Amino acid sequence: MLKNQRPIIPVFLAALCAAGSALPQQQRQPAVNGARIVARLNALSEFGKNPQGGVSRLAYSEADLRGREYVMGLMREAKLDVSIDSAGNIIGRRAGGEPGLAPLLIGSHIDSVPEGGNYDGDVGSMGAIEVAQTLVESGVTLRHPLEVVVFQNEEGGTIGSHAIGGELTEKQLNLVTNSGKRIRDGIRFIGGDPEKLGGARRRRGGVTAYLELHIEQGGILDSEKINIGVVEGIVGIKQWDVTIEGFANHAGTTPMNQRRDAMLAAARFIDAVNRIVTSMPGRQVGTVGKIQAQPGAYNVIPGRVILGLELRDLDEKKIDQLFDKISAEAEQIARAAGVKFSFTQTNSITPAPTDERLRRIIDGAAKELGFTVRAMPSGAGHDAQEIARIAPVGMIFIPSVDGISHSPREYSRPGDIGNGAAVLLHSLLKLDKMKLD
Ligand code: HGY
Ligand code: MN
Ligand code: MN
Repeated sequence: MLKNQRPIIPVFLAALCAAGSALPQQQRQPAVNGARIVARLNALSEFGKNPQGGVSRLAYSEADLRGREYVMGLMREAKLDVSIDSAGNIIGRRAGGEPGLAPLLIGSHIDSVPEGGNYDGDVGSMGAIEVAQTLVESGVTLRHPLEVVVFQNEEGGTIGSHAIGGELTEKQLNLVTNSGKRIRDGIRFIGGDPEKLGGARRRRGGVTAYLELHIEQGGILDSEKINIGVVEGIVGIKQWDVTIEGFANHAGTTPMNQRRDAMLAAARFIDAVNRIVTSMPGRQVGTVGKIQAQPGAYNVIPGRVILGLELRDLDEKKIDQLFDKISAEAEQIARAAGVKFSFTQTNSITPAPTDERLRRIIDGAAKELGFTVRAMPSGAGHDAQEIARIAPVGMIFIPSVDGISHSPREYSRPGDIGNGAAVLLHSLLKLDKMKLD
């Protein structure tokens, strides 16, 4: 059982009462059912559950497949028309009341990092389905068609949303993901068709707007005790495989001054990344999150090491500057250690500002519901930044307790989850009334 089976906290109830109690019955605003979202998060957490209390629901794994089936069942319960697009994204659609309007999209993802938590992506996915179900149960038809989207493989590089907002390259399709499958094979595994990805792509104007509810994944809202974050912009992310070629040799007979130790060069490189990233003012971050040494034995000097390097910032130029400095320093390390560095870029996600009108809508909806609000950037990547290429996007953050994420200890309180879904619903209702062009 998850920690999140606590009762809904009073702020959520207070906000709902504030929104509904003074109004005559027939004018009451529809209200989301926070307890239902939490129950569904608990049910979803069974797919890929691990002993640490989180999930390893890697994109294209069996657990992912079963989680997706569960999600499609929930969408049907919410009277959505369910389909899987050619990129493997799950789409639940409901017709709008006014002909000729492009759909409003809401959603998130349900795949996780290895040994991840139960809230990243899941809150937004369950929250979006809850909003759709609330609309049906309240007899509300939007002017616009509504699409609830559960994007595939967010954690492996926002792949599903990228296919909607842009084009997946052959190189990306051939990348091997954490589940061991190539993206191309993974898309087939979950019911898409990698040969027909054009069918998933949407043109500018083909989507009216996209709203995503998500956990903050940092500690600002929790430490400042603020209910809702309005996301101003989402960081760009670039990733590289860094291969260091040295020379594998006997660890007992090769003198220390005659080694070409790829691991030693890797250690110096990792330190350099940290030093370079922290040497510039700003909020940029850099991580070496993966390491693989070959051949990998106590008694063999590592001949080859492959590292995973990631750089993030709201300004793409800053990322490129950092990379230039890092690769220049790699050259120096290589010369001193007698090794060779090569960099293969595996992913590049552009930074994306959210739409100012959507930020105002979210801010207004949250305040009307009685919540405290602050604007903030997102240091995590999101499907919203891919959709930002073709449509205005907005993001709603709720607190992550102690700012922990990508960990089994990731946790958001039931009350905050209900609050976030309420803001999603009310933002959507406001958005539906507007003309956005
Ligand atoms: O990696 C990220 O920032 C996101 O959680 N996918
Ligand atoms: Mn994540
Ligand atoms: Mn996420």
